[in-house]
Amino acid sequence: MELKNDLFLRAHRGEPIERYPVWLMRQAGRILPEYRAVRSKLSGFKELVETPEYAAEVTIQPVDLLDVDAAIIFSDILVVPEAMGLPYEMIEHKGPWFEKTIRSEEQLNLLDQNINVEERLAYVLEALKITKRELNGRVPLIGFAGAPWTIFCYMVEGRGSKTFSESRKLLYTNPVLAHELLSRITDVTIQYLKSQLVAGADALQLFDSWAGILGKEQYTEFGLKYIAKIVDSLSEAPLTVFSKGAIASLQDLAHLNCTTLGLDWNMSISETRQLVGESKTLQGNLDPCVLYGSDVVIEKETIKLLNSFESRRHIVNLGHGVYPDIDPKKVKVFIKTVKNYEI
Ligand code: 1CP
Repeated sequence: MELKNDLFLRAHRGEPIERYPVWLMRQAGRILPEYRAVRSKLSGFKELVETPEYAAEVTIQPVDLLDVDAAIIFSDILVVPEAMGLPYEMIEHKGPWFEKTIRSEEQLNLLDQNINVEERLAYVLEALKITKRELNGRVPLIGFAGAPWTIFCYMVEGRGSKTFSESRKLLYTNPVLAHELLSRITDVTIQYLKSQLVAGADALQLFDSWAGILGKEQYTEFGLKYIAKIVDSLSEAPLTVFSKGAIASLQDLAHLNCTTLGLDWNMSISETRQLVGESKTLQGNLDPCVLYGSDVVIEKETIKLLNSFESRRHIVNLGHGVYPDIDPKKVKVFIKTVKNYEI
């Protein structure tokens, strides 16, 4: 299927573009009343993720309603630990919760080994196939997974946390166990992302949401090492590594074998450009809180961001996911400003 709008993919590869492509992390979700309407018909978040027809429907909503240049498959990074034998629940207003956690060899040994990823995550692959068909070539489709370190955090902690201190504790008390778990997550993630490409994903993103809680040396050993293994196995695909908060590691991120780096709003576009030269596309990085501002503020801050680009290798996005109480009208102001900007 020929894509009608392939700006996003051209920007990934550093090919000529006539304007900057734009999409938002977490665009498929709670900001849209149309999403909440679908969600309210179901028992909860998991049913939505696990029912391919519904997942496809909410994936396409932001393409119809917000006019973004890419769709991201509606799923969650936590489907991977579940496929490995650690089921999760999504508790309303609280977030994810795992009954079992991995903090010892005995617990690690309870995980399922040699799993058939395509079988266990068939519902995501089916959602990708349906979405791809229903998008009918309008915009590219993004597949994703959590980076091993972030998935490790949830498997050890069993829930969200501000410090993930149980996870960081394990790096000191049992680094061998930590590496074993990270390796297993890495192997499953490589298979999973490869199957997403086969099912119809045009590009991939790795979310390392908790990268910033590790020091530089530890991120090299427990984070980047595994990300490098993943991107080396997928070097054919347009792929974004989004290591939130990993400012001290930007130089190392610049050496990864991926097309694109995602930046959060604390990272400087121009300093990162100096590090990467023209070898990478940069994605980001408007502060999500700008979207609480007036239309004038949103336009001004967005243009300031666009003016800071010294290269055409850019994909415009927020510096993290859009907050759930943002008015979709404000998102439209952001998107329109990017689309009207002449490069
Ligand atoms: O009630 C609801 O609808 C639940 C809210 C929700 C949504 C809409 C969760 C629970 N996950 C999602 C979807 C989701 N998650 C997407 C969909 C596609 C899109 O971007 O539009 C994506 C890409 C994710 C990825 C994800 N899940 C990340 C990485 C990105 C990030 O924001 O840093 C993380 C850390 C998660 C875990 C997760 N899932 C949900 C919550 C509340 C959390 C965070 C919990 C915590 O604070 O630790």
